[in-house]
Amino acid sequence: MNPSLITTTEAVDRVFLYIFGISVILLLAITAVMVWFVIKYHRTRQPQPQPSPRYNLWLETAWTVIPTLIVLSMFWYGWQGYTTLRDVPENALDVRVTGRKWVWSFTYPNGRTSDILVVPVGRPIRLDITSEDVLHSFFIPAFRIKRDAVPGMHTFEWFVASEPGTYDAFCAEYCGVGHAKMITTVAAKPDQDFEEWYEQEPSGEADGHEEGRQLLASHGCTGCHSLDGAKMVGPTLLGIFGREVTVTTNGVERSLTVDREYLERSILRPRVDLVKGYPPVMPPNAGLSPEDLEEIVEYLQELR
Ligand SMILES: [Cu+2]
Repeated sequence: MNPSLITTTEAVDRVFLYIFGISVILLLAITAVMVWFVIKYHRTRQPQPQPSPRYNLWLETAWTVIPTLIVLSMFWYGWQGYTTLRDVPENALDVRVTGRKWVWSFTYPNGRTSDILVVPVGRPIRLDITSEDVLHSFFIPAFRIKRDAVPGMHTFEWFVASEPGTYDAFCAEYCGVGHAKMITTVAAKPDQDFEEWYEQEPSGEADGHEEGRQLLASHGCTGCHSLDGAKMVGPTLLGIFGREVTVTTNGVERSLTVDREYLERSILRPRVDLVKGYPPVMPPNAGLSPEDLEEIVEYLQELR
């Protein structure tokens, strides 16, 4: 890593410690003076009020100028930190971050997509953030960065991981019932491991079903539907094909068996036949390509 590079963590921590330090000093100094005055001017020692000057130019100047300088130094320091957060270093790797209810997905320059953010150690990462539905906010506490994801708009933030490891990333803008589950991982890998991961073809892995699973993840489905039978915001997708379900269609309850046609309809227009017991929160997927839809339905048919 470029040793002269100031990381976002350093930039924010410096300002935080500076302001925190000044606050602690002021707290201690003011409390000490207060205690000292309480003792010094206690009734038993000074029974009669003493005459005191009405005006002291030096004192008034001092208590105006010194706090002004302190506050201005906080501002200057804060501004330095802010410009560090907004000036993306030149060789940064661009990763697109998409927030949707309720999952994050990441797209790399070579087209690779992922549901966790994998990054090389020591290389600055520029995150190009947007949302497909409502306001979200991409927050990585370890790197002290947080930025809103706004539909129809691109925002950015950057960071650099100086050590390999995994870090949590959250949604920091309340976005509905699944908000608290909108958590993902930042995995910082050494250069070579990252390159290996980056060049890997997502399809062709494992048993050939990897593509379907990747599609579900990159379209955000797995944010609400588990693949292992666990109950999340929506019904699990494990063994969904052939399952008997009770749905509400135009306000009328009816039973049906999940088949290909039902899966396709429910992916494209989820609220037409709403499964009983689940909230009507799934967004329509009108933008899904016919090939992806086919692949997903194919995958779901065999997921048991
Ligand atoms: Cu969110």
